[in-house]
Order: sequence, then C-alpha cells, then structure tokens
Amino acid sequence: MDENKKAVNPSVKQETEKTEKLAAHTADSSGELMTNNHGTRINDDQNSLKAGERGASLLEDFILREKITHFDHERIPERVVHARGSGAHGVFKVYKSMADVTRAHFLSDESLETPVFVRFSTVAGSRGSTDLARDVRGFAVKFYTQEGNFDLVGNNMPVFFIQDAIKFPDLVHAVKPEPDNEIPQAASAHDTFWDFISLMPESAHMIMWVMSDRAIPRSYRMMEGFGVHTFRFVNAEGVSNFVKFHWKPLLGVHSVAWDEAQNISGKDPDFHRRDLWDAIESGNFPEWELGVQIVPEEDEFKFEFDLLDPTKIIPEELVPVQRIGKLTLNRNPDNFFAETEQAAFHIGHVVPGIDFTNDPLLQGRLFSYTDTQLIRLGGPNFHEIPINRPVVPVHNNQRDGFMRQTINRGKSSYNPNTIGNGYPLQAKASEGGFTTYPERIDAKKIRARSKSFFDHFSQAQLFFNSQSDPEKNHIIDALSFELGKVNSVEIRHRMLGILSMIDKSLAAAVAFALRLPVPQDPELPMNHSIPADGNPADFDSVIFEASLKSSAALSMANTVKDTIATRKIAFLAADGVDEKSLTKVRAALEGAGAVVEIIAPRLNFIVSEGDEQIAVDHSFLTAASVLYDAVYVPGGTNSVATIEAEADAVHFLNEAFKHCKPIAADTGAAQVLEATYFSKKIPSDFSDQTVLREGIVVGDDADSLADKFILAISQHRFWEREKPRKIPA
Ligand code: HDD
Repeated sequence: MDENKKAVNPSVKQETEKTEKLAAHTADSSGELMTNNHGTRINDDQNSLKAGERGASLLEDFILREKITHFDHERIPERVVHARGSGAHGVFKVYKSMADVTRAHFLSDESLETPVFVRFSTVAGSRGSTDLARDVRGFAVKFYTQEGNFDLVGNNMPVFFIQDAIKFPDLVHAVKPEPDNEIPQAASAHDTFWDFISLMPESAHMIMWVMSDRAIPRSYRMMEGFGVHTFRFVNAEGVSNFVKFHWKPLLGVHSVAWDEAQNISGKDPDFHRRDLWDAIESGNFPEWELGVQIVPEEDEFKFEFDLLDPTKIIPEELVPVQRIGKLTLNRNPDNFFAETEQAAFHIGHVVPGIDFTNDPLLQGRLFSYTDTQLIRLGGPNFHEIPINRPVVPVHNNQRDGFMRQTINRGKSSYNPNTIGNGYPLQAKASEGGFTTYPERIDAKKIRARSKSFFDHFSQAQLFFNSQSDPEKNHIIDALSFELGKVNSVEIRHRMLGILSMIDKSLAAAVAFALRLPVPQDPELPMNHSIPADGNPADFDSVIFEASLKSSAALSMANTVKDTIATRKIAFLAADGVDEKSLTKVRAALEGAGAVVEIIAPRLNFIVSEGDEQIAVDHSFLTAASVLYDAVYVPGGTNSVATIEAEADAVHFLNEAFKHCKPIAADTGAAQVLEATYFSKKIPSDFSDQTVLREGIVVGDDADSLADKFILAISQHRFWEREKPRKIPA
C-alpha cells in the first residue's frame, strides 16, 4: 500500500469542489425535531387522525396524506439498461500537460485536481439484481471540470455488440428477460439473446470478450475501462487527433471463477457494491490510470480496420497506450438515491478540446442519453439535480419545466436581446466557447453499412489467440454453459457456425459439450442487419485475417500480480488456536495491505491455547469461501481438531481449492487439508500432480509461511488446478 493511503483517515470525508457544493443540498437530522415537508413540527408520527379511538381515519389528516403520498411516489423508472450500479466520488489529476493535443483545461495542468463521480454497473439486470451476472460492466465517469461537465461513458470491454445505434433496441430486447414470462433475470443465457447474436456476425468480437472472464470481475476496482469509440482531441490551434480512452486499474485486472460467481450471487448479491464501499470506507482508495491512444488525422486510413467501427480495438502493439493521469475514488456517496441513482451521464457532455467522430454507434448515443433522462428523471431540469450540476455557473435562456430550481431574474429569456443588455453573451473560443471541429463531409445521404465495417472475425480471432490456456478454457466453458441454456437446437447450431469462423478448436470444443457437429466450411454467416433491398456495398467478399496474431494486453494473465492490497483472507480457527502463528501471519498479511477475517464455528470470540480472547468476524453460517481470496488454517491441537470435524470448514477448503485459490496451513493443521476432497480424490492418473499443489503452502515457520502465502495470493489464482476438472465442492 502506498504511503498516501496509510496517511488518510477514512473517517474524514475527502472533499472536492463538487462535494463542497453538494453540502449545500445535504441534510442531517441529528439533533433536530421532526417536521413535515413544509416545516410544521410533527407531534405524533405514530397515529393517524381518527374519529374517536377506534373510529375511521379523517381525510383532514394532512400529515398522514403527505407522508403516504410521498412514499407512493418514491420510485422512479430504473435505467432501461445499466439499472444495477454503484457510485463513488473522487478526483482526477493529469500527470503532465496534454495541451499539445487538446485544449481541454482539465488535461492542461498537473496541478489541477478535477472532481469526479463514477458509476459502475451491470447492463442487463434490474436494479435489485446480482452484481455477479456474466455481463458487460458500465464504467461511467463524470468529470466536473472548470469548463463544464465531461462524461466518459464507457464499459469494461473496449468494443461493442453492434456497429450502428439503430440496432441497440434490438440488442437490448434480445438480452433482457424474455417478454412473455420475464425470465431470466440478469443473464444472457437464453434463446432470444443467442438468436439475435447468431444472426449478427458483427457481434463476434464482443462475444469473445463477454464470454471471457472479463464479464465476471473480482471487483470493480480490478477491471479496465474503455471509452470504446474513437473520439477526437482538438488543440488550441484547431488541430485534431483521434483518441481512444482507457482506464487501467492499479490493482491489475482479475476475475472470479464462473462457479464462484454463481455462488456469490446467492451468498452476497451485493458483492461488488460492498467491495467498493468497504474499500473506500477503509481508506483503500481505488485507482486507475487514464490511458490514451492517439492517432494523427492523416493516419485515419492506415489500419486494416476502420477507426469508426466500434467493434474494433486499436491493438496496443500498433498504437501504444500513453498513461496521462490518475483517477482516485475517495468518498462514498451520502445517499444512494440522491447521488448514484439520479446521476445522469451523457456521452454528449463534452468540453472544448474533446469532440466526436462519425462512428454511427456514437452518433446514435448522442441522441439517446438526454432523451432517456427525460422519462427517468421526470423532465428537462435533471441537470439541476445536485449530483448533475456542473461546478461552474450555468447561464442560458432555457426556462421553466417540471421541478425547476433556479430562480432566473429579469425579463429577457431570449437572445438577442437589449432588455437584458444582451446577456448572457455567447463565449468566443478564446473565452472557452465550444467550437465543433470543422470536419469536411461531402457525401450523398444513404442508409448503408460501409464496406470497411464488414470484417467481423479477425479481431475476434486476435482476442481468442491472445488468451492464456486457462482463459481459453473459460471461454469454451462459458459458451458451453450459455448455449446449453438455449432451447433451440437451430440457434445452437448457428452459433457453432459463427464460432467456427473465429476458431476451429473453439467451435469443436463447444460442439463437443453440446454434442452437435461443427458446421463444415460454413458459409459466411448472413448479416441480417442489411436492408431489405441489399447493401449498396458488396457484402460477400470479406473474410479477413489480421496481420497481428496476438496482443499481450488482451490477456488478464499479463496484468499486475505483485500486490495483495485489499485482498480478503479467511482464517479458519476455533478454541485452542495457536495465537502465535495466527498473530504473526495476520500481521504479515495486514502489513501487506490484505484484510483478514477470522471465521469460527460460533460468533463473537474464540479462546486461544494461551487463553487469549480473539474476536471472530463470522461464523461458518454467515461466511463462505467464495467471499474470500485465500484461506489459512492456523495450528493449535484443539482448534485443528474442531475445524477438521466441522463439515462447513472442510467444505470451505474444498471450495477454495476448486476455485483455484491459495490455501495455507500450519504444519500442525495439515491434517485438516488431508480431510478435504482434493487431497483424497485427485485422480491418480492425472500426470502432473505438482500443478495441483501450487498455491498450497504448509509450514511450521510462521514468517516463511506468510512470505510464501503472500506471494501465492498476489498470483490471484492457480487456474492450472482446473486441469483434471470436476472437483465437486
Ligand atoms: Fe449506453 C446507459 C455505456 C451504447 C443508450 N450506457 C449507459 C451506461 C453506460 C453505458 C456505462 C450507464 C450510465 C450510468 O451509470 O448511468 N452504452 C455504453 C457504451 C456503449 C453504449 C460503452 C457502446 C459503446 N447506449 C449505447 C447505445 C445506446 C445507449 C448505442 C442507444 C442508442 N445507455 C443508453 C441509455 C442509457 C445508457 C438508454 C440507460 C440509462 C441512461 O442511459 O442514462 O440512454
């Protein structure tokens, strides 16, 4: 953990210009008397007004009516997508001036600290759905800059399912629960989704990402973010460069196992929300670096793919990611609804120096986000909700509408005017006025897909080729699971055709699980998103192979593995535990930034060998191995005997083993490991027994055990253990 974090007292809320402004709208009832919404003090909040003790309630009861009416109207429509989310405040600082490429003020000076509000989300599920769905994660950042709000509304995957916004309602209808019975919740494993995907070859690349472990992150704090589209930077001289935005988490990119994800959904459906909240409360502030890939205007056509196609990345080998600044989340919201739920992001909230491209997905999004807030937040004044207000003043001639807060003085609400002395004045570019990049467009009006968008498979191949073996296996398992939940054999079959265009071994492995033949030399799948009368461009001829065969940045296996900061470690202990090794290992792990929790047969405390009381965080009833990153069993004769005989403890270890987590035990506790399934039942014909022992540390010297355990935890998972497969837990 770095020194700054240690110095923070998390009980002191971190303030920024934005959070100070929010304070004006923040209420705290401590020490106050109760009033109704109009300030009249309330004497009885327990009983409604009645005609006599047992009589009917009276319509006159303005206190009852107000309270119930407000309650009746408490809910607003959830977001049509990304309904389930969690937010946090923070700050962004640029490392060095980017003025050579953009005139955006917040990127111009390393002394500037820009307040931000970030909301992470899943896409398909409802507001109350599990955090651990196999799904894309939203990564939306609102920068409250001195030139107005800039919203970077991205995802944790750098590409998208579709190339044109006109297909977005179809995509969302397909993935959401099926319309007749509203099943399944927060899951893509059903017929309508795969029916659509199997007819939309342009989704092939995104499907590889969504079926990878990126779709089941260990934490919001351990996932990347991407702006997805190609945007523009424009500098003070009016020179434009293309830009792709990235967020790189300083803790690395890590995921859970699918079986684990499904278990977490039951044990703690708020797992990611809680993780984010707890990390910030404890002063372990999540951090990401902002990365940019910059492409000069004149290089627009030098790539094998079209920069405007949102189903394509720019591989980092072709254009390196420059890390230009740091985002730190340092303050939880005071009120979920007022801040996180009412936050309104919009890809069209830009500041001078940042501009759009003609990506047809981006262009459609520019319409959708304001439109959706009108229904979700109830009218055109949602920008006045405290969380959405910029930190700079707002002056224009827009007026009135539901819930208007601002009291605009004067008679003129039009421009030009003389009655208001011409104010507010338009801002010159030199005064920070936004000027659109004057891109030259000479074109016919047509509805068509550019032929440069027709290569659907080369980057899907690039992604698959770039994965480690365990990651490839997880993609195969994910597709086998999802298509296994599809009832229509025709859809499964069509998907195998798509997969075989990506990789024959992938298609064969999924076909094996489905017990279906892989279509031999399938025709290039029909793209049903072409118009009824065909596409003016020729569709047939594009089967493409990318020059680049593999890209290291696409595999999570290549990300940070040198820290155990904030990792949660379970200690399984009971009365009679050896407090010396417990204390030493705990001190070493906590010293390295991990969070240790003691789990025992019963709550409250255990009594050690040396008669010390040690506080217990959870009993086996309320804890589960899926909520931890690693597990340790300290010695102590009686404790070990109790743990060995405790079925839940043995289950805990079996499950941790199954999910490839590091496991440690004092030599005196090794017998507990012997009681587990994995010790007894590892198939004896499995040739490479050593991989099964990786990540399992047993020793009697607490210091050296702790060192080895820390190294193992920093590796995250020992996926090789999955090789023999099928260890029930
Ligand atoms: Fe979207 C929400 C990200 C395509 C229409 N989108 C939403 C959120 C994120 C994204 C992170 C949640 C924001 C929040 O936390 O409040 N969306 C994306 C990305 C896309 C994308 C990365 C592709 C690159 N979206 C997209 C298209 C459309 C929309 C093509 C419509 C044409 N998105 C919406 C929306 C939402 C939304 C309906 C729902 C709630 C909201 O906007 O505020 O307007």
